[in-house]
Amino acid sequence: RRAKSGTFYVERTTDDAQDDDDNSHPSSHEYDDDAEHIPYRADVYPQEEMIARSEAFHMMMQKRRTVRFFTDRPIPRTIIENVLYAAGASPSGANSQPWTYVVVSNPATKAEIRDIIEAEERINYERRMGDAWVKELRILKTSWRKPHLETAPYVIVVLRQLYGVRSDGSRKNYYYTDISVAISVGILLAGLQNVGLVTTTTTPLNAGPALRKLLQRPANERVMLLLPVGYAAEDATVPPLRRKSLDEQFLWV
Ligand code: IYR
Repeated sequence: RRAKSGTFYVERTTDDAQDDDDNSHPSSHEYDDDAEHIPYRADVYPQEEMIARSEAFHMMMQKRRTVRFFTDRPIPRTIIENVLYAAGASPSGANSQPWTYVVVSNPATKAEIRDIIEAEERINYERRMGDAWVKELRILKTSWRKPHLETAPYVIVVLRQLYGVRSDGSRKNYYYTDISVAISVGILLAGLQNVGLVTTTTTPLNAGPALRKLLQRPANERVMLLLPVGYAAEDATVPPLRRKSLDEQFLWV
Protein backbone atom coordinates (compact mmCIF):
# COMPACT_ATOMS: atom_id res chain seq x y z
CA ARG A 1 0.00 0.00 0.00
CA ARG A 2 1.37 3.38 -0.97
CA ALA A 3 0.83 5.88 1.78
CA LYS A 4 1.87 9.47 2.06
CA SER A 5 3.21 9.10 5.57
CA GLY A 6 1.61 11.37 8.08
CA THR A 7 -1.36 12.44 5.99
CA PHE A 8 -3.64 9.57 6.85
CA TYR A 9 -3.88 6.70 9.22
CA VAL A 10 -3.42 3.42 7.41
CA GLU A 11 -5.28 0.65 9.10
CA ARG A 12 -3.84 -2.83 9.36
CA THR A 13 -4.63 -5.02 6.38
CA THR A 14 -6.91 -8.02 6.76
CA ASP A 15 -3.90 -10.27 6.24
CA ASP A 16 -2.22 -8.77 9.29
CA ALA A 17 -5.26 -9.37 11.42
CA GLN A 18 -4.29 -12.46 13.35
CA ASP A 19 -7.30 -12.25 15.63
CA ASP A 20 -10.04 -11.94 12.99
CA ASP A 21 -11.48 -15.27 13.99
CA ASP A 22 -11.08 -14.52 17.65
CA ASN A 23 -13.19 -17.01 19.57
CA SER A 24 -12.05 -15.99 23.02
CA HIS A 25 -15.61 -14.87 23.89
CA PRO A 26 -17.58 -17.47 21.91
CA SER A 27 -20.83 -16.99 23.80
CA SER A 28 -20.84 -13.20 23.74
CA HIS A 29 -22.94 -11.25 21.26
CA GLU A 30 -21.64 -7.98 22.62
CA TYR A 31 -18.75 -6.11 21.09
CA ASP A 32 -15.28 -6.40 22.53
CA ASP A 33 -14.94 -3.84 25.32
CA ASP A 34 -11.17 -4.22 25.17
CA ALA A 35 -10.85 -3.59 21.43
CA GLU A 36 -8.45 -0.74 20.79
CA HIS A 37 -10.09 2.54 19.79
CA ILE A 38 -8.30 5.77 18.95
CA PRO A 39 -9.71 9.29 19.32
CA TYR A 40 -11.51 10.87 16.36
CA ARG A 41 -12.00 14.60 16.02
CA ALA A 42 -14.30 15.75 13.22
CA ASP A 43 -13.62 19.07 11.52
CA VAL A 44 -16.36 21.40 12.75
CA TYR A 45 -17.28 24.63 10.94
CA PRO A 46 -19.39 27.63 11.92
CA GLN A 47 -22.93 27.26 10.53
CA GLU A 48 -22.43 30.07 8.00
CA GLU A 49 -19.48 28.21 6.62
CA MET A 50 -21.41 24.92 6.61
CA ILE A 51 -24.08 26.54 4.46
CA ALA A 52 -21.53 28.03 2.10
CA ARG A 53 -19.64 24.74 1.79
CA SER A 54 -22.80 22.68 1.21
CA GLU A 55 -23.92 25.13 -1.50
CA ALA A 56 -20.54 25.11 -3.17
CA PHE A 57 -20.41 21.31 -3.16
CA HIS A 58 -23.95 21.06 -4.49
CA MET A 59 -23.18 23.53 -7.31
CA MET A 60 -20.09 21.58 -8.23
CA MET A 61 -21.89 18.23 -8.28
CA GLN A 62 -24.95 19.62 -10.05
CA LYS A 63 -22.65 20.36 -13.00
CA ARG A 64 -21.48 16.75 -13.23
CA ARG A 65 -22.52 15.04 -16.43
CA THR A 66 -21.65 11.74 -18.04
CA VAL A 67 -19.48 12.78 -20.97
CA ARG A 68 -18.63 10.59 -23.96
CA PHE A 69 -16.26 12.94 -25.80
CA PHE A 70 -12.70 13.26 -24.51
CA THR A 71 -9.39 14.80 -25.51
CA ASP A 72 -6.16 12.85 -25.31
CA ARG A 73 -4.54 15.65 -23.28
CA PRO A 74 -2.31 14.02 -20.66
CA ILE A 75 -3.15 14.27 -16.97
CA PRO A 76 -0.48 14.14 -14.27
CA ARG A 77 -0.64 10.80 -12.51
CA THR A 78 -0.63 12.48 -9.08
CA ILE A 79 -4.09 13.88 -9.71
CA ILE A 80 -5.52 10.45 -10.51
CA GLU A 81 -3.72 9.01 -7.48
CA ASN A 82 -5.23 11.58 -5.14
CA VAL A 83 -8.73 10.98 -6.52
CA LEU A 84 -8.25 7.23 -6.09
CA TYR A 85 -6.94 7.62 -2.55
CA ALA A 86 -10.11 9.51 -1.65
CA ALA A 87 -12.19 6.65 -3.13
CA GLY A 88 -10.06 4.18 -1.18
CA ALA A 89 -10.97 5.95 2.07
CA SER A 90 -14.64 4.94 1.64
CA PRO A 91 -16.58 3.04 4.26
CA SER A 92 -17.04 -0.67 3.52
CA GLY A 93 -18.67 -3.70 5.08
CA ALA A 94 -16.57 -4.71 8.13
CA ASN A 95 -13.81 -2.55 6.63
CA SER A 96 -13.27 -5.16 3.90
CA GLN A 97 -12.38 -2.48 1.30
CA PRO A 98 -13.54 -4.95 -1.36
CA TRP A 99 -12.42 -2.93 -4.40
CA THR A 100 -9.56 -3.14 -6.83
CA TYR A 101 -9.00 -0.15 -9.11
CA VAL A 102 -6.88 -0.99 -12.15
CA VAL A 103 -5.68 2.21 -13.81
CA VAL A 104 -4.85 1.62 -17.45
CA SER A 105 -2.83 4.22 -19.38
CA ASN A 106 -0.88 1.92 -21.69
CA PRO A 107 -2.26 2.58 -25.21
CA ALA A 108 -2.01 -1.08 -26.28
CA THR A 109 -3.99 -2.23 -23.23
CA LYS A 110 -6.58 0.50 -23.74
CA ALA A 111 -6.95 -0.70 -27.36
CA GLU A 112 -7.46 -4.28 -26.17
CA ILE A 113 -10.04 -3.14 -23.63
CA ARG A 114 -11.87 -1.27 -26.39
CA ASP A 115 -11.79 -4.35 -28.65
CA ILE A 116 -13.18 -6.62 -25.92
CA ILE A 117 -15.94 -4.19 -25.01
CA GLU A 118 -16.96 -3.31 -28.55
CA ALA A 119 -17.21 -6.98 -29.51
CA GLU A 120 -19.59 -7.67 -26.58
CA GLU A 121 -21.44 -4.38 -26.82
CA ARG A 122 -22.15 -4.96 -30.49
CA ILE A 123 -23.96 -8.16 -29.52
CA ASN A 124 -25.60 -6.39 -26.56
CA TYR A 125 -26.97 -3.50 -28.60
CA GLU A 126 -27.93 -5.65 -31.61
CA ARG A 127 -29.40 -8.64 -29.79
CA ARG A 128 -29.24 -8.95 -26.00
CA MET A 129 -30.64 -5.61 -24.85
CA GLY A 130 -33.79 -5.65 -26.95
CA ASP A 131 -35.48 -2.88 -28.94
CA ALA A 132 -37.15 -1.00 -26.08
CA TRP A 133 -33.91 -0.62 -24.12
CA VAL A 134 -31.80 0.40 -27.12
CA LYS A 135 -34.46 2.90 -28.18
CA GLU A 136 -34.40 4.49 -24.73
CA LEU A 137 -30.65 5.06 -25.03
CA ARG A 138 -30.81 6.78 -28.42
CA ILE A 139 -30.90 10.30 -26.92
CA LEU A 140 -27.70 9.55 -25.01
CA LYS A 141 -25.85 9.00 -28.28
CA THR A 142 -24.30 5.88 -26.84
CA SER A 143 -23.69 2.83 -28.98
CA TRP A 144 -21.49 -0.24 -29.13
CA ARG A 145 -18.72 1.97 -30.51
CA LYS A 146 -16.43 3.14 -27.69
CA PRO A 147 -13.58 5.19 -29.23
CA HIS A 148 -13.29 7.22 -26.01
CA LEU A 149 -11.87 4.14 -24.29
CA GLU A 150 -8.73 4.82 -26.35
CA THR A 151 -8.84 8.61 -26.46
CA ALA A 152 -9.08 9.16 -22.70
CA PRO A 153 -5.61 9.09 -21.11
CA TYR A 154 -6.78 6.76 -18.35
CA VAL A 155 -9.30 3.95 -18.17
CA ILE A 156 -10.05 2.94 -14.59
CA VAL A 157 -11.40 -0.61 -14.34
CA VAL A 158 -13.34 -1.12 -11.11
CA LEU A 159 -13.42 -4.64 -9.71
CA ARG A 160 -15.35 -5.97 -6.74
CA GLN A 161 -13.79 -8.59 -4.47
CA LEU A 162 -16.42 -11.23 -3.63
CA TYR A 163 -14.30 -12.50 -0.75
CA GLY A 164 -10.82 -11.92 0.60
CA VAL A 165 -7.87 -14.26 0.28
CA ARG A 166 -5.48 -14.59 3.22
CA SER A 167 -1.76 -15.10 2.68
CA ASP A 168 -2.25 -18.84 3.39
CA GLY A 169 -4.80 -18.98 0.57
CA SER A 170 -7.88 -19.39 2.78
CA ARG A 171 -11.00 -17.33 2.06
CA LYS A 172 -12.13 -14.47 4.23
CA ASN A 173 -15.81 -13.44 4.27
CA TYR A 174 -16.58 -10.01 2.92
CA TYR A 175 -19.91 -8.26 3.49
CA TYR A 176 -21.99 -5.81 1.47
CA THR A 177 -19.42 -5.75 -1.30
CA ASP A 178 -21.83 -4.32 -3.91
CA ILE A 179 -22.83 -1.27 -1.92
CA SER A 180 -19.28 -0.82 -0.62
CA VAL A 181 -17.86 -0.57 -4.13
CA ALA A 182 -20.76 1.65 -5.24
CA ILE A 183 -20.09 4.12 -2.41
CA SER A 184 -16.38 4.17 -3.22
CA VAL A 185 -17.07 4.84 -6.90
CA GLY A 186 -19.42 7.67 -5.92
CA ILE A 187 -16.58 9.34 -4.06
CA LEU A 188 -14.32 8.76 -7.05
CA LEU A 189 -16.85 10.50 -9.32
CA ALA A 190 -17.04 13.45 -6.93
CA GLY A 191 -13.22 13.57 -6.85
CA LEU A 192 -13.06 13.72 -10.64
CA GLN A 193 -15.66 16.49 -10.75
CA ASN A 194 -13.66 18.36 -8.13
CA VAL A 195 -10.63 18.56 -10.45
CA GLY A 196 -12.53 19.27 -13.66
CA LEU A 197 -12.18 15.87 -15.28
CA VAL A 198 -15.00 13.87 -16.86
CA THR A 199 -15.87 10.21 -17.19
CA THR A 200 -18.38 7.85 -18.75
CA THR A 201 -19.79 5.28 -16.34
CA THR A 202 -19.40 2.27 -18.60
CA THR A 203 -21.13 -0.99 -17.76
CA PRO A 204 -20.42 -3.51 -20.51
CA LEU A 205 -22.65 -6.58 -20.13
CA ASN A 206 -20.75 -9.86 -20.51
CA ALA A 207 -17.32 -8.29 -21.05
CA GLY A 208 -16.21 -8.87 -17.45
CA PRO A 209 -14.51 -12.27 -17.77
CA ALA A 210 -12.41 -11.25 -20.79
CA LEU A 211 -11.38 -8.00 -19.08
CA ARG A 212 -10.50 -9.84 -15.88
CA LYS A 213 -8.32 -12.20 -17.91
CA LEU A 214 -6.66 -9.37 -19.85
CA LEU A 215 -5.77 -7.59 -16.60
CA GLN A 216 -4.78 -10.88 -14.95
CA ARG A 217 -7.06 -10.35 -11.99
CA PRO A 218 -7.80 -13.28 -9.62
CA ALA A 219 -10.92 -15.44 -9.43
CA ASN A 220 -12.38 -13.56 -6.44
CA GLU A 221 -12.75 -10.35 -8.45
CA ARG A 222 -15.57 -9.23 -10.76
CA VAL A 223 -15.50 -6.28 -13.14
CA MET A 224 -18.19 -3.78 -12.07
CA LEU A 225 -17.62 -0.86 -14.40
CA LEU A 226 -15.08 1.08 -16.42
CA LEU A 227 -14.33 4.76 -16.12
CA PRO A 228 -12.49 6.41 -18.99
CA VAL A 229 -11.05 9.58 -17.43
CA GLY A 230 -9.90 12.72 -19.20
CA TYR A 231 -10.66 16.30 -20.12
CA ALA A 232 -13.92 16.84 -21.95
CA ALA A 233 -13.42 17.60 -25.65
CA GLU A 234 -13.87 21.30 -26.56
CA ASP A 235 -16.86 20.33 -28.69
CA ALA A 236 -18.25 17.77 -26.24
CA THR A 237 -22.05 17.59 -26.07
CA VAL A 238 -24.47 15.96 -23.63
CA PRO A 239 -28.19 15.30 -23.93
CA PRO A 240 -30.46 17.92 -22.32
CA LEU A 241 -31.53 15.63 -19.52
CA ARG A 242 -33.74 16.88 -16.70
CA ARG A 243 -33.13 15.89 -13.11
CA LYS A 244 -36.16 14.67 -11.16
CA SER A 245 -37.87 17.30 -9.01
CA LEU A 246 -36.92 17.60 -5.35
CA ASP A 247 -40.33 16.16 -4.39
CA GLU A 248 -39.67 13.10 -6.50
CA GLN A 249 -36.28 12.53 -4.96
CA PHE A 250 -36.47 13.60 -1.34
CA LEU A 251 -39.05 13.04 1.38
CA TRP A 252 -38.90 14.70 4.76
CA VAL A 253 -40.69 12.76 7.46
N1 IYR B 1 -23.99 -0.67 -20.90
C1 IYR B 1 -24.05 -0.12 -22.23
C2 IYR B 1 -25.41 0.43 -22.57
C3 IYR B 1 -25.94 1.49 -21.69
C4 IYR B 1 -26.95 1.19 -20.81
C5 IYR B 1 -27.51 2.15 -20.02
I1 IYR B 1 -29.04 1.67 -18.78
C6 IYR B 1 -27.03 3.48 -20.09
O1 IYR B 1 -27.56 4.47 -19.27
C7 IYR B 1 -26.04 3.79 -21.00
C8 IYR B 1 -25.47 2.79 -21.78
C9 IYR B 1 -22.96 0.92 -22.45
O2 IYR B 1 -22.14 1.16 -21.54
O3 IYR B 1 -22.90 1.50 -23.54
